[in-house]
Amino acid sequence: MTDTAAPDVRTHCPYCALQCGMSLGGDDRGPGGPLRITPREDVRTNRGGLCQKGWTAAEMLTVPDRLTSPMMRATRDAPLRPCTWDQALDRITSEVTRLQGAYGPDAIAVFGGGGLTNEKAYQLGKFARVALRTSQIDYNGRFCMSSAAAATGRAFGMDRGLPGPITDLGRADAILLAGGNVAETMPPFMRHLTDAQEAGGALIVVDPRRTPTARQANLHLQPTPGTDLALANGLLYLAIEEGLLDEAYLAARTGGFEAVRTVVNGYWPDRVERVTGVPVPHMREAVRLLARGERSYILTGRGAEQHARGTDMVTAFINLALALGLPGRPGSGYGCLTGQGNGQGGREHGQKADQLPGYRRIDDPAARAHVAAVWGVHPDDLPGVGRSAYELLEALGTPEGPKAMLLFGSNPVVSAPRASAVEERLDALDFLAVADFVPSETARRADVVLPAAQWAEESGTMTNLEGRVQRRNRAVLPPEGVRTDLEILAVLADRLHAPGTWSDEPAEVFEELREASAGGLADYAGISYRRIDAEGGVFWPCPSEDHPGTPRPFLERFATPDGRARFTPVEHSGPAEDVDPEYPVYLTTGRVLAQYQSGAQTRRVGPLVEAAPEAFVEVHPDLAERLGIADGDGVRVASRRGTATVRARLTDAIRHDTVFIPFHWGGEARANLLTNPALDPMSRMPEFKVCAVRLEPVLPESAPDVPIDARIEEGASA
Ligand SMILES: Nc1nc2c(c(=O)[nH]1)N[C@H]1C(S)=C(S)[C@@H](COP(=O)(O)OP(=O)(O)OC[C@H]3O[C@@H](n4cnc5c(=O)[nH]c(N)nc54)[C@H](O)[C@@H]3O)O[C@H]1N2
Ligand SMILES: Nc1nc2c(c(=O)[nH]1)N[C@H]1C(S)=C(S)[C@@H](COP(=O)(O)OP(=O)(O)OC[C@H]3O[C@@H](n4cnc5c(=O)[nH]c(N)nc54)[C@H](O)[C@@H]3O)O[C@H]1N2
Ligand code: SF4
Ligand SMILES: [Mo]
Repeated sequence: MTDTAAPDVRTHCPYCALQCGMSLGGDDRGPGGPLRITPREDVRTNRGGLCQKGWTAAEMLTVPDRLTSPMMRATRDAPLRPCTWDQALDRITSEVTRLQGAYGPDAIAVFGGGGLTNEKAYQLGKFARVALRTSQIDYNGRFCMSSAAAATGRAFGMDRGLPGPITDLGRADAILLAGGNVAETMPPFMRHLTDAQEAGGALIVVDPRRTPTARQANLHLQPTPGTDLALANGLLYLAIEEGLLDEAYLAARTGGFEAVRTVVNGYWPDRVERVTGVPVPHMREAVRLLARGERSYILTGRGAEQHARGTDMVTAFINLALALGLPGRPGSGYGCLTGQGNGQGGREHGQKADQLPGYRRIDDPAARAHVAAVWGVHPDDLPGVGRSAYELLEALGTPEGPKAMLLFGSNPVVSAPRASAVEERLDALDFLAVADFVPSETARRADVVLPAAQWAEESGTMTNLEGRVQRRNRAVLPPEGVRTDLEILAVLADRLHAPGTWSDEPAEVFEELREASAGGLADYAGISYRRIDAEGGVFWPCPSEDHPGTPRPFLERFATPDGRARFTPVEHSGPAEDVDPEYPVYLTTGRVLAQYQSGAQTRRVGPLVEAAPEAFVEVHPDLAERLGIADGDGVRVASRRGTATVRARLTDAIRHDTVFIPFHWGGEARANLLTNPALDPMSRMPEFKVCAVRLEPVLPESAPDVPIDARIEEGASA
């Protein structure tokens, strides 16, 4: 498949949804050989730019503790030891057979990830439904895009991250970005925002912290975490008061505005200032900027979405966008910033508990019939809706819950809310198998660990944050002993005597995915590898080979039954857990530039560890003074779920009432020891972005004189 003397391979970054284009070259492109990364100018999302994670991505291929052999433990208490592939696969097959024999098909859970290629995400969903016949599958995208997906589905009838090519942003008159810190989470994205600003457009950032992104903004609104819904309703109140609504658009293209008008009547400016902390003149300015031109955007990131009312929070922003007449017009609209490398495609092809490929619903009889026919099974043999990610993790090893789990592409010990409870559930399982490149915190708790091929060692497709399907191309062979996820799934399906065909060739799996998605919302039927190469990617929906693809959906009509966008009235109710005398400070969580997600990958890359070596808590100096905390002190941060120990970083860029901890580190420094698993009723998104905590300095006499992170590494491998 690979010619190591071949010219540079054109592919994309392994990490985030911007999927920056890069070429991989080098004189010795054998397994483990050095790879030279060159950013691609022809890919318009990054236009020759990369962030530090992209530049250093090749180091992940050769990290010292890269998994190159399957590992297995004899009993739950025994250590993991290298074994053969046959032993590992035999063990998985026998555990699955034994547990399903005793408890039925739902005894086995599957957990996937938004970093998997479309082919792998599709195959994993099919594997769960056809080879395991389990309903118990969900994935980490539930923690990521689910609120925006639910809200856009409700309003527009379809969820596709951005409303058009990213380059459209550069011509915007105004962009309001709520809860996104793209200067750190997708640095080359900033180029499109500054393009707009250089052409006279305004950037408005809504964030409780004055982030690098907020510093770049023309206007920064700095609300208390969890109050975005009140803010958006307040902005709509002002838009109505100032006569800025697009009445013709409301009449022609939307339904349900009157109910929203009634509700936002209760969001007069002074009240909203009291709730959010955002001064009225700032709100007024924001609305005027947004309404002054034809081409404006309202974008949300995780800050506005990861809430127990996340779907309604996003809905409030969509209502504002609709009232101003933005969605469904070229060069304007509402968009959400998809996060993971294949966060968009990963939510379309069946990893979600309620979903079949092509963004179909698993409880829709027509969808079941279509997909069952492609899979060569009877529709009645497909399971129904399963549990959402956190509910699934919470049920593991309980009398009603799954007894075993197979996990591909996530590290929930670090990334799931209320992580200590998740660890307990994982340990209560009869059997856990994890496929990964590295011994992540979750893999270390498994009974069987399978070494998987990564990024530059495999091919497939990824759908970026624009909805553009692109190719990932293999540049090197995986190390000896390592297999691709598709190979693993194919051989397991075979051992489990699954009906249907189970190719391990990405191109063949993609052909099947095209068929399975045909006629669905996310229709890939007209997309081929050849077209992706020839056209620089293809935007879905693309129902046939002669269809050009759909860079800007909704220009003619929305994907709702009547073609109109739907308003839904929503009311502010505050965070699921508010501050009180015992836990008087808001905690919010998020990301830093040099680390990615649970850190399983980036905490192993030298330059990234140097740039961001350990977890910290951002504290305003006034709050720190009240609590007797100095910059650099060890701090114990406690919530009703647990306690984390991190180092204090004093900064006046954060509100007085709020502290911030990035979630990239394991052990005692885990932000998710603290977070609240209160779930959104529609999206089942946990409330990662706000809970109540208390801070106290770790007394110098009790503080060990090793760096906080060193203690964590010892603890984790003990
Ligand atoms: N460096 C880096 N880049 C990444 C990732 C990574 O881990 N590291 N992960 C990728 C993934 S999967 C994702 S989902 C994206 C996420 O990308 P972003 O959404 O940009 O990232 P976050 O840091 O989670 O949250 C953004 C901001 O929300 C703010 N915030 C917190 N609470 C609130 C609130 O209540 N309201 C508002 N309006 N803002 C709030 C935080 O202060 C933070 O600055 O990044 C992707 N890119
Ligand atoms: N407190 C707090 N918690 C959060 C968030 C937050 O903002 N605050 N954000 C949430 C969000 S938006 C997200 S997306 C999640 C992400 O959290 P996780 O799901 O834990 O994400 P990763 O760290 O990317 O984990 C991916 C794991 O799978 C491995 N892996 C990557 N690609 C592949 C592959 O192709 N095949 C296989 N077999 N393995 C692979 C990696 O090495 C890594 O161990 O975290 C969520 N958790
Ligand atoms: S912005 Fe995202 S895709 Fe681009 S180089 Fe950085 S991590 Fe990779
Ligand atoms: Mo994410």
